[in-house]
Amino acid sequence: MKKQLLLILLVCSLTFAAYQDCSGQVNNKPLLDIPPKLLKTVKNGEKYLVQDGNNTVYILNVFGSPYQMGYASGLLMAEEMKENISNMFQYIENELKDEILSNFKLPTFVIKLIQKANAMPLIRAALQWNYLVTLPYTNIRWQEEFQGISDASGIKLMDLIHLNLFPELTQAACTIVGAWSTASVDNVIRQLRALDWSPDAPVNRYPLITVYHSTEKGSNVFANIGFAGLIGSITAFSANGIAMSEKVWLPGSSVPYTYYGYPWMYVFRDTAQFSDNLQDAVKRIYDAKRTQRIHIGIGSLSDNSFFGIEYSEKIINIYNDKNYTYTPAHPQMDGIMFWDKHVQPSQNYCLGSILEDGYGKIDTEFLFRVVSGVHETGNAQVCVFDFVNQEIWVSYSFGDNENAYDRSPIRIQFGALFKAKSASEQGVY
Ligand SMILES: *[C@@H]1O[C@H](CO)[C@@H](O)[C@H](O)[C@H]1NC(C)=O
Ligand SMILES: *[C@@H]1O[C@H](CO)[C@@H](O)[C@H](O)[C@H]1NC(C)=O
Ligand SMILES: CC(=O)N[C@H]1CO[C@H](CO)[C@@H](O)[C@@H]1O
Repeated sequence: MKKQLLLILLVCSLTFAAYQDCSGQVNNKPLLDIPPKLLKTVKNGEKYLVQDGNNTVYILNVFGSPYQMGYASGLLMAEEMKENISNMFQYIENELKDEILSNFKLPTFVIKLIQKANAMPLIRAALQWNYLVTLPYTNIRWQEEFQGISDASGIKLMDLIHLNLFPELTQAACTIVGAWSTASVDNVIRQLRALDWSPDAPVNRYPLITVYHSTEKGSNVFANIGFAGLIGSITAFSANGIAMSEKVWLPGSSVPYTYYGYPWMYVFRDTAQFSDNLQDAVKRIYDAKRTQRIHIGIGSLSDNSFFGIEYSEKIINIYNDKNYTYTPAHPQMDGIMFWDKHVQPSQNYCLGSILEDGYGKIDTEFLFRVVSGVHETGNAQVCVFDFVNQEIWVSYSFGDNENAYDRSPIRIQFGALFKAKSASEQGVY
């Protein structure tokens, strides 16, 4: 018994020796493979819950026009969204104050004044301004979906819209990995999206995956993998085998950005919804009136490939597994494109060394347990896409300090969800 333990410890430390610059550990929490439980059905939607202890994900299937899908979401998630939204505004206010306080050395009484002050009118004004300057560029489907949610749930329309524009004004660090061809265990693509935002953002109380079955022309069935109340995407997966991941881009002052355009979370979701392959996705991004600087990872099953894209108002740079700007910390590997959680180009060796070590045997489990665990990335959300099996391994942060990369992976199989028919199509309503 003791000998075995010693052997395990030895193997672990040997494995770790291969990972330069890393501080985390392999996440060995058990995989949760729980069938979604149907909670409620309405005319154009279904609500499911996947739950084991404090691991919780809601899943919605919504059908119809943008307004109808919004209306169904509003009926099914009213309570959770309401709570979420009021907590989120409080959180945003606290973050803003922390930001101000961290930039100055202030006497205690000034600190107290700032902490007590009402910053909400300022925040609302900034978000309202962002709403007005993005509105001319924003497809009407967004307004219709917001209106549907608001009409069904009683949540104020502008509360919803403002909350959804907050990511346009803020930044999240993150890790993105695409692994395909000779890098992956079976030569087919896998993708990791690890969201490092803040594990204590109260939006994490209601992890929500919404599967959209839109009747819009050219639309594919897709899943928005996020949080109740946020309908723009940070993570998305389509029935046509497109997966989207995002990371902030902090390139210094030379790359222009603007607030006047189509919010990136909306462009991002539209890309998942309307693209069949990498070429479609790139065209959509080129044609968009872009705003902020972000990194995007797009994986595509039909191409069995992956692009890492630097996205901004004027500049788009596309990289595959051969043409990134490589450094000793970011080695070239066939079938691999990645960005680690640090500012790019990264000088940190951790992720490159993990991927070199796993090269040729990378699978869903490796990306979840080793990459996100050992690189300690994805404090708010970890999502690994298995394109061929139409499934993800996902985890979300919990409470104030349980990071998603330390929590159990939850397996969500999309096969049946993507094929589902609405109650009215089934003749129930
Ligand atoms: C969540 O559940 C896990 C496993 O039961 C437990 O260890 C952890 O303390 C719980 N977290 C909180 C914040 O309750
Ligand atoms: C990298 O290769 C892709 C695919 O051929 C191409 O679209 C892209 O423009 C190339 N990027 C650079 C920076 O050369
Ligand atoms: C669980 C939780 O934090 N609930 C809060 C949701 O928001 C309302 C309104 O701010 C609070 O009263 C609840 O306590």
